[in-house]
Amino acid sequence: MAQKTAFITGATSGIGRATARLLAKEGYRIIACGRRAERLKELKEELSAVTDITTLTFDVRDHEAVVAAIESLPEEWRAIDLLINNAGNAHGLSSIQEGSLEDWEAMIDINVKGLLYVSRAILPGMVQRNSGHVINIGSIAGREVYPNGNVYCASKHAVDAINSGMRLDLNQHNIRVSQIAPGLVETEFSLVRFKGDSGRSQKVYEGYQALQAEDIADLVVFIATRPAHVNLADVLILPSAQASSTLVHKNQA
Ligand code: NDP
Ligand code: 8X3
Repeated sequence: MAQKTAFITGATSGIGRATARLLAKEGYRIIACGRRAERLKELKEELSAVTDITTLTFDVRDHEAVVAAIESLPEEWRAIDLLINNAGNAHGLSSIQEGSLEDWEAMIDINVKGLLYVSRAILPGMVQRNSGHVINIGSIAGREVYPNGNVYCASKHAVDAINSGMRLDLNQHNIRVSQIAPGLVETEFSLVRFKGDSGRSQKVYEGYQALQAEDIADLVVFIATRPAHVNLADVLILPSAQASSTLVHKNQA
């Protein structure tokens, strides 16, 4: 079977980086993306021993940069089989009346518009080849709204709607569209949400076993490697200790 090419946004950390590592192990060629060039360089050095890898450094918020980066791919990297729309973060955790406009704009621009910019640049090629698979990383926050999560939850509800819309529009083009909606995953997510406050971010994962980035990567690989007639369209994945956005069974210390 021909080697497949995966394009992964947010590959410098957490879920995206674990996914790049696992897909590489599975024999995929990797296009790893993110803003932190040094981390992409390290990942390239690490995975070069395993597979072909190329990297693209751009901010998903910058439409021109997204298009320029994707157009800069050499011919042999242009046939993208698998797009993992993963780049995203929460910025802040505040009531709606106190939230920061800057945080709101970051979440809408990255989690929603960035995902759209990347998809818009890659999907025409999949349509032309009548083949492809998109895996969108949504969240439990795209199914439930929790206190102070307002705009992050809205951004992930938007991802949920875009995921469904993509599946409808791409149906006739033989392109599978899948969403993974994780609960709590121990990555740099909370460090970003709490603006580098490591004490506060560590607390999010204390007293229970959170999901690890590798658990989500496992699921990505499982979804991507199902036979062509099978689409795992939408998967909610939670730590066993988590029942909902607001109910996590923690050990009483
Ligand atoms: P991390 O903070 O560890 O990783 C986020 C990734 O997104 C980084 O690689 C970062 O790269 C990239 N990214 C962020 N902003 C931008 C930007 N403006 N342009 C390009 N890339 C960007 O968090 P996770 O791995 O946990 O998050 C990955 C996805 O999973 C997100 O969409 C998140 O919403 C979702 N998710 C996470 C959960 C969790 O509990 N951790 C649960 C449910 C969903 P760089 O900074 O180098 O640009
Ligand atoms: C991340 C899950 O519940 O921490 O999307 O916001 S949550």
